[in-house]
This record gives sequence, C-alpha cells and structure tokens, in this order.
Amino acid sequence: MKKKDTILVIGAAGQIGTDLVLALRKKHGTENVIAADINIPSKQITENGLFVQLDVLDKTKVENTVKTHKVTQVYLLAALLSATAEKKPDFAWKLNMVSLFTILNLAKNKLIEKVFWPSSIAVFGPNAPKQNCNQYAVTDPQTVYGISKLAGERWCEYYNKNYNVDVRSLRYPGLISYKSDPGGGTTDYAVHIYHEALKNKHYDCYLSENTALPMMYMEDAINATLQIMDTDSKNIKIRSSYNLSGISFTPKQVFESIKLHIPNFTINYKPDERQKIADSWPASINDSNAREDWGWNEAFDLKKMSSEMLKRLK
Ligand code: AKB
Repeated sequence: MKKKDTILVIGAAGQIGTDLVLALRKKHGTENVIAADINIPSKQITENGLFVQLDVLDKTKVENTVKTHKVTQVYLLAALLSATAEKKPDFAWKLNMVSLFTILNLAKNKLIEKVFWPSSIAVFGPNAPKQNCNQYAVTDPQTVYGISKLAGERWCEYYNKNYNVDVRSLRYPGLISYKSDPGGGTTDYAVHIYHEALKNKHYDCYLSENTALPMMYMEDAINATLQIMDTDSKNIKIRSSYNLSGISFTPKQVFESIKLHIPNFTINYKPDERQKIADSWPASINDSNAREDWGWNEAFDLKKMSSEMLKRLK
C-alpha cells in the first residue's frame, strides 16, 4: 500500500491557499497537510491543523521544513500578483522565481515527490487571440507578473524533461471566492463587487464596463487543482502549464447578475492603471487539452456563482 502523503502548502494565507488547505485537509486528513506562510492565516487554517510561519525566500528554512516533516508534495502558491508586481518589479521577480527554483531543486534532489505551481492567463499578451485563446497561442506578456509566470512555466517543463521532476501546473484565470480576499490582482474587482453590493449597494469599478476577462469560481479552481494532482502522471501531457477556463464576463455582466438579487445596486466605471493590464489579456480561454488529458469540467456559470457568492457572504 502506498504510504500517506505529507503535503506542504506555501502561501496558505492567500486567496487560493485558504480554500486549498481546507480542501486538502478534508481529502488527505488534517494531520497530513501543513499550512505555511509569511503571514498568519485565518483561524480556520491555524486552529484546524499545523501552521508553520515561513518566508519562502529563506531556502534553509524551507528545506528544513520539508525534511523535518518528511513532506512528499508541495503546493507553492506564494507570489506577487499582476497589479502589485507592477509596483515592485524587482521584488516580484525575486519572490516568484526564487521560490520556484527552491522547490524545483528540492524535487530534483528527491526530497519532494510532486509539486503544484500555479501559472496564470497573464502569460498571454496582446498578440494572443482575444477569444478562445488556445494552449499554444503566442505568449508575449506585458506585465512583470506575466513574464515571471511564463519564465516559471518554461522552468517547470525543463525540470520535468531533464530531471524527471513531477511538477503540475494550471494557468488560473481570475478567481472568485468568499472565504478570503484576493490581494493585488487585476481581476480582484470580481470579488470586491460582491462585498460592496452587500455592504454599500454601490461599487466603483476600476475596469471599464465591457472588459471581458477569463474568471472562475474558487470551488471549480480547487477541484481542478485536486484533479490534476491526483491524475496518473502519464495523463499529464503538458508540463509547462495547462490553460484552464471557467467563465468569461465583463464588469457590466457581473453587475447585472448581482442586480437580479439586489435591485438597488449601482455601479460607476472609473478605469485606473489596471485597465491596461486587463486589455493585454485574452477575454476567454480554450482549455480543451485539460478536458481531454485529465477530464476537467467546470460546474459554475456566472448566474450560479453570483447566487452562491451573495448567499455565502451574507
Ligand atoms: C491577477 O489578476 O493578477 C490574477 C491572475 C489573473 O493571475 N488573478
């Protein structure tokens, strides 16, 4: 019988980390999932299992944590997202790349068996198709974040091909969740809008009304992540990162879907510097490789997501 995995989630206090740790603990047992972050996560994470305070740039501490707890799988989620990375390009590059090398090298040296590392639709730039952007479309990212994700993808594939590292990755779209807030992304408006609709019945949106972007409800993103990590290695035919698609919508469309529940909800559009980033990304993604290779299928459309978000946040 295969021994139980011990899983380390780095970046457990972040938007994906919060949901992922809870889902992994449910699946693998609380005692087998260690949450790690430089920041202290919410109580739902710290009170229900082991938490290690960890700066992912401290290579020795990362290695010691892996060795001490005999970690077999690492989910590396620590990163600066698109909007913040534009403000701190040096640090974003350092954080996003050094952390990846640390984990890939631990896997190369057989200290870890499997790695999950998230990429993003931000690897695409203005020369990729706007609609239904395919897996192998031109990648000419215009942002620090996108450049770091594209470089990371190339390194993942390199470590797999040359050192047999079992690394798996998804190009996440904008993620929408109620358990924790997003931090520093261009797609964050799609979470804030629900909070503001309930609290103030008004939202000032920093993107223009017709800016369509690829998005996904967090439950779908977590299911995709667990699915790609569970599937047999032979099904993973792409070792850079898989396109992943859920929903595509504009600020106006999400506003209208909320208005069905909160009729007096109002919105203003005041595009800021994040508009330029959004304009450089595709509006929708073709993820047929993920569907064919390991059976991906989303469950949430915009209508279902809006009902769920408003119900949960209330
Ligand atoms: C961001 O907006 O930076 C992220 C992403 C699309 O990767 N949510």
